[in-house]
Amino acid sequence: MLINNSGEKIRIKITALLTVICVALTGCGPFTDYSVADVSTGDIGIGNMSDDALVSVGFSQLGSESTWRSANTESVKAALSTDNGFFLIFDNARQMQEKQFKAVRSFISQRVDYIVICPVIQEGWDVVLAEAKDAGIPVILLDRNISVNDDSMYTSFIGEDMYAEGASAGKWLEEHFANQGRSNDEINIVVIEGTSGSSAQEGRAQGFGAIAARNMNWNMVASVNGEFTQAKGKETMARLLSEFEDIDVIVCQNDDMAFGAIEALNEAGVKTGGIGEPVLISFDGTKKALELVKEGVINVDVECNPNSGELLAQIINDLEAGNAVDKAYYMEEKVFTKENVDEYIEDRNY
Ligand code: GZL
Repeated sequence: MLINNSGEKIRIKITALLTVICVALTGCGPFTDYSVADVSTGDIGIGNMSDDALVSVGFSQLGSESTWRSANTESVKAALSTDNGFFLIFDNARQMQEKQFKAVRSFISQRVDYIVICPVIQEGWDVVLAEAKDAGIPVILLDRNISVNDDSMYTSFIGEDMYAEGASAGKWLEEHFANQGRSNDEINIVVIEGTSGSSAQEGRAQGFGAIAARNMNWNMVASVNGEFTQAKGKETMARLLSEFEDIDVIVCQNDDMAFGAIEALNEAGVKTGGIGEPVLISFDGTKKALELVKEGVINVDVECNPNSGELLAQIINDLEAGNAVDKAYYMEEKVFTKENVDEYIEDRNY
């Protein structure tokens, strides 16, 4: 709401106001979507918080490395829209923590009402979160978690239980081999991991590792980094195939790396999923992956739900209303196999 010279309250469309600001400050036209200043060009958008009716949110998204990440970004943008009462300033950090720090400091200087962060890795957040706390701006962690000495540095965490996801994969594998009468066979397992030091990589590795530790016949022969990307997944799988003859299980910590691994396996003439073929395990539960589960190429896919935008909006609205919120919220997640995938595949929105 703005006040004109004669003291009258005027409300002008935010688009027009933004256009004036943009042209005045940058000589360029308005944002493509005025409710989301997409600053992936590297400079942080100049928000317009003068419309007090809107809750301004600076969102540092870690990157656009995977199908899952794109779905997570879309979920937040859809929920934190102007129509829903938000002004969203979005930054894509391209998996670089330094860019996330820069974005958070820009949000602080723009005096946003809230800061939302998908932290690319767990370590290193104490200093910049202390700056946000000093500025009196609540921080909400989305998707991935952080390691900090003082958890008052953030208000709430909304995400997934990565340890449970890893353990679910391990428990499925135990049952799979029991059903095949292979509970005592020597089993060689390779793991293509996501971004080293991320809560997703560590949680899934620890959860699966706990199950592997109780199966003395399971040999964890290699864990290598695939950065959660399809390209790196392909490159890594090709290297593992050249180094190891007898791989019984391939664990990919997300679907995009599994897609890359399947490319490398196909090029090597190796099929997965069937009797006498390597078991392929993946995480995320994207529609493309569920189709591969249905085909029997991926044996099991542990869901990691990216659709956290609505819950994020609800929590911010609760905070705006002065309501207490929980320290952590976990998304509901399933385990997809050939037996149940048909129930879910058609409704998949990512
Ligand atoms: C998990 C998320 C991971 C996904 C990947 O919550 O952080 O990052 O599993 C994504 O697809 O890249």
